[in-house]
Amino acid sequence: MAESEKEAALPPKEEFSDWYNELLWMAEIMDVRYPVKGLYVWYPFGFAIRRSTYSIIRELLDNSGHQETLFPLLIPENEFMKEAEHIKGFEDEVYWVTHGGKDPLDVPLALRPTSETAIYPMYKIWVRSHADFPLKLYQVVNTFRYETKHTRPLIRLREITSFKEAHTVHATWEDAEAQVKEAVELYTEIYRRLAVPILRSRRPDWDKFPGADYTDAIDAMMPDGKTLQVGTCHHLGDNFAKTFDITYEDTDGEQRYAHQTCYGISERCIAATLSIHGDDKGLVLPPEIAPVQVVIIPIIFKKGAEEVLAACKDVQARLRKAGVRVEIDASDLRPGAKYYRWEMKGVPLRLEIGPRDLENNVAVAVRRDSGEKEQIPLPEIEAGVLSRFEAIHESLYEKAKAGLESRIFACSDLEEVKEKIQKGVATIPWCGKRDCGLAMEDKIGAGILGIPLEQEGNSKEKCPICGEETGTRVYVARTY
Ligand code: 5CA
Ligand code: ZN
Repeated sequence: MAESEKEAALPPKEEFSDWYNELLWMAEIMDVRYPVKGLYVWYPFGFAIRRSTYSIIRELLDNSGHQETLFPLLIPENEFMKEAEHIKGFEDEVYWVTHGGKDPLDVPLALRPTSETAIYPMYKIWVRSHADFPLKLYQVVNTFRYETKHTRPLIRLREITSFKEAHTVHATWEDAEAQVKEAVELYTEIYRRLAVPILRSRRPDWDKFPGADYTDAIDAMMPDGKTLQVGTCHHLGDNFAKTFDITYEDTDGEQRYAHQTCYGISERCIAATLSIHGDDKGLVLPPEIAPVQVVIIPIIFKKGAEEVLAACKDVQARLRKAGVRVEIDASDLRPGAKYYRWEMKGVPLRLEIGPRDLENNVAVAVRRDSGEKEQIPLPEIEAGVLSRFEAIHESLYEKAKAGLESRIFACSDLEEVKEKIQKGVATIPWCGKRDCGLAMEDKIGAGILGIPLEQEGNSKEKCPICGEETGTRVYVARTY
């Protein structure tokens, strides 16, 4: 694409939807011109962000006893159709492969919308005894869902390209419950590494995963105040074990049904990270996932140009040795045009080095997140850069956390909820009865997001529908 095509300014972030679409294009994250609805193409720059993001996810899973695996994309119809609730939840979203060449297939094959029905027939064979537990596997794959809601890059896809799904097996219901807790903590930690603060809640029963006993979910708040479900952890009880006949021999020699969990994250984690931190100038990336972490801009005048360039190269070599992803922009563009370009790409730190800086033996460091300008002595450039990365990460997180907290509104009646969810998330007492929950959703015109996983449940308040006393508040939000 021509440079000039991308010179146009980004819409202000306040116009979030336009800003988001333009950002993905101008910062070269995703190309939306692929000729199938809901399918998008990763630009190499976007893919580099994906790679570093998923290496955080892999690291945290690997370090907590998970093993990576890979199952087939195609699921035979007879396996897919075994679990009644699961079918009900997914049947309208499945793509079917019905032919091999010109021949109709004996058994139609589903493109996995998620992999329970691919993995669990194998778990039936693999799981033998209590000594096999916990079994904790995960894969990072593409999945296909024929979504009928408005599709959006990184947010609602028909081919989810980066579906991380974990599937665990345990002896008891309680062991599986503990695993769901571990998963929620893991996801919280993943988002902490992305500097993204999150809400954690238990989904109401009518919104749980098809086939699960319950679903705990992680939501991020987007700039427009709507929430995005960026991870879910499901307690599957022994529902799938009964369907797929996954049993184990217990210590007393008895055959028992296993208990299972599954939890998933998709490229929505990248959508949230880019949306929450970005600004009117483009991306703002946490250093850990930035494809370019430092850009060095030589400030060149006729006199002393060679020395400046040599110093820039020396700084680049030293930073590379320290593990920093660093580029020099020695192109012919004016400094202003260079700043624009690298700011759009979210490079966390810009180093400017000119003749006067060399005289003082310093580089001028400019932070992408705050615009702050400071001098770093050249002899300490490695430590100076690395400590600023930490500071940038922390202040991105703190700023996002303050933004989230300022948009959670404790409400006392449904009219107030209706008003506040235009800006963020509302909380309101709920007695826990299904009918009251559904009536509330109906009156508000938005859904109950969930019951916060941790809250002070001691205040006696009243359910706005039936008037019953309750110590529980729920989140209500407009959602993506
Ligand atoms: N088998 C379970 C756990 S892996 C499962 O499929 N859960 S899920 O349906 O809730 O999906 C897991 C996560 O994937 C969701 O929480 C959401 O963050 C993300 N996700 C779901 N559908 C899409 C979609 N169409 N596009 C992008 N991300 C999606
Ligand atoms: Zn009630």
